[in-house]
Amino acid sequence: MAEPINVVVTGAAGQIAYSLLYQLAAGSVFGPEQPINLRLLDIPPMMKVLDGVVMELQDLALPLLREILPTAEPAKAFENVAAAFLVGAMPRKEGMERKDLLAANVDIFKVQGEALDKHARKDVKVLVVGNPANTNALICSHYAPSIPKENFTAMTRLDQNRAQAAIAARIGVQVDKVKNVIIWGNHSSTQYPDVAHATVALSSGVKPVPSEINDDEWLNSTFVETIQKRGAAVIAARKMSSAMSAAKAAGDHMRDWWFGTKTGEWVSMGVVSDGSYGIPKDVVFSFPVAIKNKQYEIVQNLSISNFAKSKLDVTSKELEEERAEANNVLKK
Ligand code: NAX
Repeated sequence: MAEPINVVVTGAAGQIAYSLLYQLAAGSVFGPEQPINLRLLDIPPMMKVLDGVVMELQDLALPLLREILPTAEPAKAFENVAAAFLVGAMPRKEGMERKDLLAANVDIFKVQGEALDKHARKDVKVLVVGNPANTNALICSHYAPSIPKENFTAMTRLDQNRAQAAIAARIGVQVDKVKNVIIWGNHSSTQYPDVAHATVALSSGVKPVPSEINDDEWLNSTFVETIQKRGAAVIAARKMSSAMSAAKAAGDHMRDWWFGTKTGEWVSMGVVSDGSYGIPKDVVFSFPVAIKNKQYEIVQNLSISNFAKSKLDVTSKELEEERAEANNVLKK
């Protein structure tokens, strides 16, 4: 059996981590042959809660889970980590403006970027879940200059999973019959869920999703808005934000990064833009990516309609604004 790898989860006492940690310990992300040492980072007031999480992890009695280290010190949490789930972030409080939220998170992701730079493995794979996830990933990467930019990603997999499930329900097929749904842009209400290149496997063969649904009005408005606002709908019903589905999506994202995607299939990830599809460079933008040997590549040459282009413009403009606000905070 392989040597254990160190995996850090931040916000480890929170609700997403509570579902994520089981998946990690059970081997459903890094595989059944890969033992792990868990590094659990949270803030000092949460250490007692974290002790309870540690007890539960011990009581899982899972053989792949070796050491468990609960800590409030980034230097310890990031020591020699091969994978990082950055879940912890400052939540928006009543009366807080977006600017204030961004400012609080810039500070957190600066500290964690510096800790990754100093203490993590240089090939560490970083997944930022905490919001605003795309811009947090950008800040984190900026403060970890010794780690390649490609190693920092933001999660839009939950949006992808939501979109895939909504399309499967509309057509009336199992969710795994639907492939290559894309989430473009920011993990926010400006994201663009796009099925122009998606396919569905039916008993009559593999068909394009748009012609199978054959209702542009539904696809361009109802579907797009439902996915954009799905997080808010969960909060309205549950009085808490998505946690089980967010944790599952974080596992999906990292597993695909670790083990790769199947030929001809792609997944969506927020990655540092290289200018593909005319998106400004140096924002973390969700693109379709194909993954091999733990390296992703942005899927190229997909046709983009004028409608899609207008949606991509809106979400990239929002990301440029977030980047400008973050830079303002950092200059102060
Ligand atoms: P919780 O409030 O349950 O947990 C967050 C945890 O982070 C808390 O235990 C808190 O003490 C900790 N924390 C705060 N600052 C920290 C720091 N500097 N270092 C380490 N830990 C710190 O939130 P939860 O529901 O788990 O959500 C976590 C984050 O995920 C939020 O920012 C949320 O907005 C974001 N989400 C992102 C999603 C995505 O698709 N990218 C979807 C789900 C979720 O909304």
